[in-house]
Amino acid sequence: MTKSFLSSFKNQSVLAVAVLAFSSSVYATSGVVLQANDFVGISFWLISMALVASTAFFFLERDRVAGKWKTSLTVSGLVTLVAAVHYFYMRDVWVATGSTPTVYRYIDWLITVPLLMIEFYLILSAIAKVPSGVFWRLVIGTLVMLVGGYVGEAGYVAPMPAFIVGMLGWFYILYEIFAGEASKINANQAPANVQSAFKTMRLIVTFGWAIYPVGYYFGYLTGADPIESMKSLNIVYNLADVLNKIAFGVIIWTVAVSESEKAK
Ligand SMILES: *C/C=C(C)/C=C/C=C(C)/C=C/C1=C(C)CCCC1(C)C
Repeated sequence: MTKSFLSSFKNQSVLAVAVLAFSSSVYATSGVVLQANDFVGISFWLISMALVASTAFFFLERDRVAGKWKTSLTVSGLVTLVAAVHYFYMRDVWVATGSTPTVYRYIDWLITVPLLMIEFYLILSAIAKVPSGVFWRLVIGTLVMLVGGYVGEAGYVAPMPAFIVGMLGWFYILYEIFAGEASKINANQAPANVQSAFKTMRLIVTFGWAIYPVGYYFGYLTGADPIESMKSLNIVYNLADVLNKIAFGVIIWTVAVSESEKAK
């Protein structure tokens, strides 16, 4: 009886997501409620819910794809899961204090950006043998980018030099995926639709990720009113996350489903 009850949860991720949704109500205890004119706060709420729904979607859709694509969907779900939990905290900080939740934001990025880099690696690994050096170089670029951004936003270093260091890390990642080993493996060995997925992901890392330094610019480098700057920063980062976490996962899902149907 117990056994059949448990196995009726074909996918335990359903449970995980239910727990997550429940725990979100626990976090929302700041005592201050969301105001109808707090559009930044509203964006935090909308996106935290979209992230929960995406997590459920990616985990459940694992059942539909061929074995070698399952890990990619798992990683997409982990990205949105980790981000969802951070958004619960970030929206509370914003709603309760009206200030930028820098620490939570960067802890989230520190986990989710390397996971996104792993996605690149997995997409290529599904069809070719990829040296692990590719992966480590992408991780190093990521760390330089994020440490630069963090010391600038947290006030340890002046915003401009920190920004430049962060930009160098990002340029290094772009170099690796456009001209380095990862791009060569893709061009020489990948089948057509993986190549097109790789190219789309590359566009995301170029244009989707470019939204973050734009947010930083509006947040710290324009000399505008500090409260307005803080609002722009958070709105821009939040919108960027929709594209780079949810849409990115959906692209991978699309390729995984079409490749799996073909193999049948
Ligand atoms: C899910 C979160 C993602 C994909 C976050 C990405 C963050 C960036 C691409 C941040 C980039 C930055 C620079 C390129 C310059 C320095 C400031 C940063 C950290 C905002």
